Amino acid sequence: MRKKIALIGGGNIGGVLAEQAAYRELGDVVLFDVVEGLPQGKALDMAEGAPLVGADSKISGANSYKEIAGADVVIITAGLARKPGMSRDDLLKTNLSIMKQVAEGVRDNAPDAFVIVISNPLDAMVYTFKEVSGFPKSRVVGMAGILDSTRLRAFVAWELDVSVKDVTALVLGGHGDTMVPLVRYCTVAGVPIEQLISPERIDEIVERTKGAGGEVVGLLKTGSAFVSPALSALEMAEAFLRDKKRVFACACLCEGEYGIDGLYVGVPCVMGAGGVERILEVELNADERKLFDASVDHVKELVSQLEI
Ligand code: A3D
Repeated sequence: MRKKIALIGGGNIGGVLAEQAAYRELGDVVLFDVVEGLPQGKALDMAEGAPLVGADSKISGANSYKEIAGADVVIITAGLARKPGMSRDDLLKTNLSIMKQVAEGVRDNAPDAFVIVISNPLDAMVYTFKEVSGFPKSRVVGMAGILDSTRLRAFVAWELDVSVKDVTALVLGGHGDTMVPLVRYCTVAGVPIEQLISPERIDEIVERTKGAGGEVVGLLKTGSAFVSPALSALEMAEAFLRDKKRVFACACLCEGEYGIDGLYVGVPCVMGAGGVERILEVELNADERKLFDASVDHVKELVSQLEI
């Protein structure tokens, strides 16, 4: 029997998620949105294209949570996206009330699902989902570090004209301006980039990574990045569905790890059939620790504004 993947939010990211999840045959896909016709129309178009890629996964659209019953994986993108001049934190109030509704709908209809949250401000929204749903921490995770790391990988590969496949990177902390790209842990086939790129260029690449989401928003003007976020979340979904034990930076609930008590923050974790199976504690030097702590403080401040 095929796995079932429910996507809550049928906008830009939801559309790419549906297309890629179905065409890669990760499972049957249900695309849910509050707008009538939108998820059904997108699903029909994709389903009609499936013969061209030889994919047998079913794709359907829905406006009722009943349709997500039995989902193995739920990926949430419901909520507003940024426009130029907005920070992710500006979305807090609106997306909080949306996330509360979504968490209730998922809790009541897909109680055993592994849940990946993408809606912004990410660290606060994944915390909200966990609080409202009461799901175990291993089954509630936020997608952010993997995207931030992917962007850093792209910039390094372009700089050195090497394959993106050979660049690994790790970006920790909250998903916002305070994120912490760990230069020491960024390598090309195991070679630290500090041996390959000048310190000045590395600083520029780090700054570009931190502002990468905003760079896309500034160009698009009508919304935010949607292809790379969708592909990042699918890496996570696939790691769970295929028990890959992948290692990614994700927003995980830290309870003691890195000295953090009860907050979702971007940290490296092992992802497999058990969801977030464990958090890896990497060594941070004094400078990295200072930046990481500042990022954690920012997440704490954001979460303190939540009225759940
Ligand atoms: P968009 O294309 O606007 O899609 C959002 C969808 O959510 C729309 O189709 C809405 O109709 C739908 N929606 C609104 N309210 C509800 C509700 N109560 N229940 C179900 N669906 C609802 O946005 P998008 O797909 O570009 O982005 C979605 C979210 O992801 C935004 O909050 C972005 O800020 C966020 N985002 C996060 C990242 C990360 O790396 C964490 C990256 C890019 C975007």
